[in-house]
Amino acid sequence: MLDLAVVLVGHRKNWNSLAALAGALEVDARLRELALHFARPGAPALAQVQELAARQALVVVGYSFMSPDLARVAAELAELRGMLREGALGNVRLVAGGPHATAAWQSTLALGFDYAVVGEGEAAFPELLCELAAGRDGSAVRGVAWRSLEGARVFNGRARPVSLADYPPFSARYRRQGPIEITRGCVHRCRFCATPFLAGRRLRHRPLGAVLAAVESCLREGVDQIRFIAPDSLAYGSADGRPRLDLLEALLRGASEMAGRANIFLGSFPSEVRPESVSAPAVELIARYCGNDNLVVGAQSGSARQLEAMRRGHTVADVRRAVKIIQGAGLRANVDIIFGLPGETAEDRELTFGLIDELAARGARIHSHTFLPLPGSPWATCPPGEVDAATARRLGALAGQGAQYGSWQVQAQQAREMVELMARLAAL
Ligand code: B12
Repeated sequence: MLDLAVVLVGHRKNWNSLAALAGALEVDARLRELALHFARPGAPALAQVQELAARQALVVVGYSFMSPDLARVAAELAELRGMLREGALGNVRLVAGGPHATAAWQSTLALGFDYAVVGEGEAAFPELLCELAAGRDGSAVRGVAWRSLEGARVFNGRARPVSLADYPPFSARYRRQGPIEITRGCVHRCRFCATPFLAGRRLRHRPLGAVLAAVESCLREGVDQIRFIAPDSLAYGSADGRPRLDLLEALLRGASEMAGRANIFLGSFPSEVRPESVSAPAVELIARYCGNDNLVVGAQSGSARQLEAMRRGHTVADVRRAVKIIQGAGLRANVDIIFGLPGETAEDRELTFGLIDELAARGARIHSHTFLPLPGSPWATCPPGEVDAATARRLGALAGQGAQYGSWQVQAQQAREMVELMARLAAL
């Protein structure tokens, strides 16, 4: 009998990560008897771990987080560690995974985790659990970094990318239905983004049959809004990033027949489309098969110089054209812009506001972000983004007109905290 309990800890914003892990645990025959629990960070997780540790031989706590949440996770982990020390819970192992653990496993172990899973968790996490349950230390598992008895930090090499055909996007048994990841990996090289580092530059698509099985699972569970996850929602099925509308149509037609057009959402939150992928026939497919009233377009800047510097791979004209097509189809365009990018000049800001004013006048809404030097991205070591007072005033005025939204203020704060803490952890 498997005397092992696993508690997966995360916020609502880590839902997809934990859902995918739970799906991988569900399909692993070796872990059929596993007692799997989910907990919110903080007090609920602490209580759950304490209770399980009293009755199971081994409890593995799996933590998922993104880099901007580093400071929060550090505080929570300190509390959990303190509790484990007091209760002398020697049978609890703390495992981190996700974007931060993958991009910065050293700082993750420095926080106090016993293990960091580096890379995709679908194969590595079940393997680690089996090793630990068998009484071994997990050091043989590829994709795992850990602290050795001598105190050294050891890394076994990244977990190999999995095939999405082999795993469900979420677990039906543990009722973790949610957005369906249709594509993993990104062929582009945007310097502010960690996705190519985390997921690779080769596009891996979930086969149509598996996507539709996931739609069915959502509907069975009463999740009636079907949303998809992909770096560029229009590139489903593509080998090189350029839309394959025949394959996209097969996906949308199938999903829409099952769930009803009003309940299918593609290219809106929590995903987006790249401007150069937008074409009249592509948007027509969305209008025909989806319930979206908007599309999220990644523009990032109105300055050609800045687009070039960030290796964005499209022009300002592509953004204008995409917004026009989207609006022409009767959809609203939500346009992502990042402020405080490395090397941003007053002229770049003017060019960006020129684009913003033009698009807002035509009914687009600006989704504003502050630059975060994300671990795993080529700009990881750049200073955190700052938004000057004049920009803040202009964003406030646009928000007042309903033409701007976004968490740029929170992100500015998070970026500073993240950079400070990373520097302290690097010194440990
Ligand atoms: C959808 C999405 C979101 C969704 C939901 C994410 C979720 N995990 O549920 C939402 C909208 C909430 C979101 C928010 C943010 N996001 Co986001 N998001 C994405 C996106 C597009 C897909 C992520 C996803 O669902 N992948 C599918 C899952 C299955 O993959 P995964 O999370 O990587 O999990 C795998 C492994 O990492 C690992 N794993 C994960 N957790 C754990 C835990 C354990 C214990 C183990 C063993 C393994 C493990 O196993 C999983 C299966 O292989 C990615 C970009 C991309 N295309 O990949 C950005 C991305 C993850 N987001 C990112 C960021 C920065 C954010 C924000 C923090 C940014 C911001 N603007 O403030 C916000 C947070 C907002 C807030 N309120 O604080 C960065 C993270 C980089 C980093 N170094 O942390 C990414 C990579 C984008 C980028 N530009 O680089 N996001």
